Amino acid sequence: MSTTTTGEWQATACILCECNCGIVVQLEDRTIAKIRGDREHPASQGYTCNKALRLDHYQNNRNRLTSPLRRRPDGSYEEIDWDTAIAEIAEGFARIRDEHGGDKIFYYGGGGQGNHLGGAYSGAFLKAVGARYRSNALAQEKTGEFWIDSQLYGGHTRGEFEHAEVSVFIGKNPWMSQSFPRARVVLNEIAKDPARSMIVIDPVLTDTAKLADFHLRVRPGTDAWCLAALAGVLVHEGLCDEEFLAAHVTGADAVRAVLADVPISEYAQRCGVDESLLRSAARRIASADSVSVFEDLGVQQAPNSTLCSYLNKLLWILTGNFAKRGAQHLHSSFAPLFTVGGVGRTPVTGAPVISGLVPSNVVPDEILTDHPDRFRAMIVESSNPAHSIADSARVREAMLALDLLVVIDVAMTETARLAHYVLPAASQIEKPEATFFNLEFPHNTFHLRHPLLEPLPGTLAEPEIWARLVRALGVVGEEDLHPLRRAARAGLAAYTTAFLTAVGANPALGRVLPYVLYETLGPTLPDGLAGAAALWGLAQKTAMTYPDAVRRAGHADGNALFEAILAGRSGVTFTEHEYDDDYVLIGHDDKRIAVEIPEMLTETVALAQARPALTTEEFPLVLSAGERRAYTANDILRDPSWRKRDPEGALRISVEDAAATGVGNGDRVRITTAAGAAEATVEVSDVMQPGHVSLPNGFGVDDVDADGRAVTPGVAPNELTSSQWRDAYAGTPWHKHVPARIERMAAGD
Ligand SMILES: Nc1nc2c(c(=O)[nH]1)N[C@H]1C(S)=C(S)[C@@H](COP(=O)(O)OP(=O)(O)OC[C@H]3O[C@@H](n4cnc5c(=O)[nH]c(N)nc54)[C@H](O)[C@@H]3O)O[C@H]1N2
Ligand SMILES: Nc1nc2c(c(=O)[nH]1)N[C@H]1C(S)=C(S)[C@@H](COP(=O)(O)OP(=O)(O)OC[C@H]3O[C@@H](n4cnc5c(=O)[nH]c(N)nc54)[C@H](O)[C@@H]3O)O[C@H]1N2
Ligand code: SF4
Ligand SMILES: [Mo]
Repeated sequence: MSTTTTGEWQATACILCECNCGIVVQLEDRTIAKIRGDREHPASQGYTCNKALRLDHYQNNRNRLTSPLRRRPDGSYEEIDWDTAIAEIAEGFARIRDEHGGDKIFYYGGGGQGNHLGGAYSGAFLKAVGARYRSNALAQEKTGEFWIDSQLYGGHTRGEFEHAEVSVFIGKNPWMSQSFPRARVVLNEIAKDPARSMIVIDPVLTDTAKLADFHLRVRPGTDAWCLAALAGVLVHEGLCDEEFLAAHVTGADAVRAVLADVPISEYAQRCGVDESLLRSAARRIASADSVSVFEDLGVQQAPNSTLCSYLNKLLWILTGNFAKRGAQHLHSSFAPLFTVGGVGRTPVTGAPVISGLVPSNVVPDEILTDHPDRFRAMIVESSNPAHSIADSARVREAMLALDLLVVIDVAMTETARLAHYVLPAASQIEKPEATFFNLEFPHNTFHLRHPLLEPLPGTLAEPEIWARLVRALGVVGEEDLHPLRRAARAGLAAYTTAFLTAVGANPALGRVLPYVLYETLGPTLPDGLAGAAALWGLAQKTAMTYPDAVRRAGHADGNALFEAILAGRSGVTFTEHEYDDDYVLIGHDDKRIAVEIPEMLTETVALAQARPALTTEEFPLVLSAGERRAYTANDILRDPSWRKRDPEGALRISVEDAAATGVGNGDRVRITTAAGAAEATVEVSDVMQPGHVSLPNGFGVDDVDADGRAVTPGVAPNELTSSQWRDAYAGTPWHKHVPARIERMAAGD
């Protein structure tokens, strides 16, 4: 590991969105002095967007934590040493387990956009204290989609946009938000090629919509009618792929029967899209050799979100766009980020637990009650729920009501300020790191990043933090670990045998598996990679789950894959699939897509009933709270000077609404919702339609400027949102559809 190498390009990755583009950097002491795309990275191939170049604002940030902190009774924090922190925290959780049961300990987070390796170790401690419930940001965006996916095919699909003849983006602006490899390059290629088409469903004329061949500019919140009409056209005009449906799909008749009754013109009017444009878009989907579809927050965080997930998947299923080049795929995964399976319930409110995740929206209600099963303690790792969950005021109240709150972060966040203990993590270039956003097909990649710097003094990498916490509980004895330590020194083959023997003889070891790997295999790994030990187990599992695809990618078995991952600096391809593998990856026994979901068909029929708008006379506008822009990156960068423009995170408003409110560019307005109020700076923009305003995400985070003054530019979006506005099936919030009003602020207001 090098600490002060100037001039040498070293491989790592950008951590600002789930693409995790490979980058190479030059360090000057502890500063990231130069950054460019890594051409050796198998997925990003040298690509980055504008944000990657600003990463030093993450690494060198005035808000970096450098010591464990303990809250004093008066609310201030004192620095304590690691031994004290670990002992007190382990004892605190053990006490809650003993007095109230481990299921009262709740875990939130486990990784942001760039770091899932630390969270992979959390399970050992959580199992050791008997915790059962967990959640993270996916439970405020993707759980509705997961629920639909698990019923349709028991997996998770992705489009292959690079090769798709027709790409469809629904409530998704990939020019800004990226989310698939080399997004802007691919979008430009599609736009330039007359043989390919792009369909965008978005109320805003986004940069992606500007490149589209078909922009279905829906009224906010009306996607369900638009999507039902698109699917309806496929049925009305006989455009379904009957051969595909007969061979690979069950339940198509029930779906066709419902869609046959969809009144196309009426629904086109309901969503505000010209009927002939809508019909041509449906015909374009049907005539294409390949179609890929991406739905994201514009529908996932808006009314009818689970229904929209269902309807949009019908578009590609009914037209047979599966298991072929450029179409939709069930990909492999190196470490699943979520589980596929049945729906559980939360202990207090009985909310649906989908993919093992408690809806973010119900977290306060699971705490702020005297119900005996309430959550009493919480560990937050690499997430900032006090800022990112709806209704921040209530989240703060809930967190302060906990018996014990521990936050593991690199920075002093809004959530950390509420904690009893704050543990400082090493940054993502000071430790081995990786993400489990490995979602591509046919080539899927995994990138283990090597540490480029020693941890900032006072900080520890998460694998070490979790290991110390497990050690403090004393659940595994040295006599169990010793044979594994010895075998690890003899090499991976010996380790494999010893491991199987040890876990076979003592199943308790299996429960704290990542800990065992870290303690025994970790010390033998080269280049400061002890924290990569858990990947050994994941590599074995991957090789067993997809043996042929792993071999095609050049790895003979799990150990070979693990070694390739350790050796590669720019990431490795871990599976290479053939298109027919998609059918094998279907989770259902009959290997068919089960398209009939009774609740969703009932919901589709119910679209015919009139529904009152959510806006009212008091709150006549729809606010989208949390738009992705050129200079937003969740809450990862806290120093406002990382932004080259839009420093205030302007409220975008249509020309018509600006005129009606009497405001122009740069004016200040008060924006009020049923949940709260804030002040914002206006940007009048012809990309917005009347009645729709938008605020960016990632603003309103506290920072301390060079003079030690607190500064908080922009609006914290969740001061304005409510956890009550949520999807009936998944509990996901309607952040993109918040009824609001704006008022001009007089000078001096
Ligand atoms: N620059 C940047 N990129 C990011 C992130 C970031 O913070 N900054 N965050 C990453 C993360 S965590 C995620 S989840 C993704 C999210 O990526 P996206 O979902 O693409 O991001 P958003 O801008 O929140 O919402 C997408 C679109 O929804 C539209 N929309 C609003 N209301 C409606 C509606 O009623 N119907 C429809 N159809 N559309 C509507 C908005 O106009 C917007 O263009 O981005 C990732 N990439
Ligand atoms: N109103 C509104 N709310 C939203 C959204 C919206 O569009 N509108 N979007 C939602 C979505 S899609 C998402 S994904 C969430 C995101 O919200 P969160 O889940 O809160 O995640 P991030 O904002 O990415 O915060 C990541 C945290 O990890 C910390 N961190 C960075 N590196 C490390 C590390 O190496 N170790 C540790 N331990 N910590 C580290 C950062 O300092 C930061 O505090 O927000 C959601 N909230
Ligand atoms: S923000 Fe996302 S797309 Fe942009 S460079 Fe970073 S990882 Fe790549
Ligand atoms: Mo997200």
